[in-house]
Amino acid sequence: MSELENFFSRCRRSVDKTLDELLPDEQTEPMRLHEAIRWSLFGGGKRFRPALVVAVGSSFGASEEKLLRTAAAIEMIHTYSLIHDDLPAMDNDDLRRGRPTCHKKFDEATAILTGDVLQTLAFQAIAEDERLDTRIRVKLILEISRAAGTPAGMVAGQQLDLEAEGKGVLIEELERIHHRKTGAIITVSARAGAIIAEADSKELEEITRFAAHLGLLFQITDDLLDVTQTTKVLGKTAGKDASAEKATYPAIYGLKQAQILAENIHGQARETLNKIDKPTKVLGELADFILNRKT
Ligand code: GRG
Repeated sequence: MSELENFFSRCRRSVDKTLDELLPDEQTEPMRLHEAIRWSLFGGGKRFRPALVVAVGSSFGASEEKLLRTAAAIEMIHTYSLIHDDLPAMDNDDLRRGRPTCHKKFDEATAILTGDVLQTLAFQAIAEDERLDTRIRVKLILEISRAAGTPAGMVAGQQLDLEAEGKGVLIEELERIHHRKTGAIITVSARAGAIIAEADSKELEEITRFAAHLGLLFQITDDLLDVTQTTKVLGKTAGKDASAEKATYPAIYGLKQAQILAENIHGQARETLNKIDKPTKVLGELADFILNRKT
């Protein structure tokens, strides 16, 4: 196992344990809601965003126990967004993380409520995290709510994305959408690690620059995988972007150019790490992982 695989596997175990402690068990009423939460959260997923919280926080000197609740909270918000994105009113997908989507396994109303409550549980987990100073908790809640919401966050990006379907948008508009829909949560994951480690403003600026490259890289590789991978490998329906007439990097640039663009952005992400005077080996390897990922 490589060093990064080791890191991912340790991180997944700790994050999943933290999630398990934070979530009501399946015997607690309303049982259907709590079953649906656990079905959605423990059904796979790369845990990339929590890994980023832990990797950045550790690089800047925070202890893992201070990072884990925020890492778990961000995974809850990410999972809520996947559940809602899969609903018939949005992407209408049957498969997620290799299993039936939440609304297929349960029902639409339960899936809507599962997403809703994962978002509130996430903020509750941070608000109640006694390992963190109150000032830090408020800062995290503010930054994560901005990144998840509107006008510059994930929900705004999702709305813009839905409005752009079938319209053949230009590259500037595509970047505006992805910066919000995918980039904001990835950026705040990195910033959250640095905030918990009490990084100074210059360090926060550098890590934000790194994360912005990583977010864009993540989206380009996501678009590439949608075209190049099978449904079985992805654990979600492949080829959806083309059938929904979505503006994507391969659609605008072609496959080869989109791949080159991904490599360039990866290089820029690695370059930003040179300006950070901290141990950033794992962060560089995370960028490599995103460039080369197969799911
Ligand atoms: C419904 C509010 C709302 C937002 C939806 C998540 C999202 C925003 C849309 C999903 C569509 C999509 C393909 C977005 C691009 C990037 C993305 C979020 C991919 C899925 O993340 P992974 O690959 O998933 O990290 P796992 O399952 O590994 O956690």
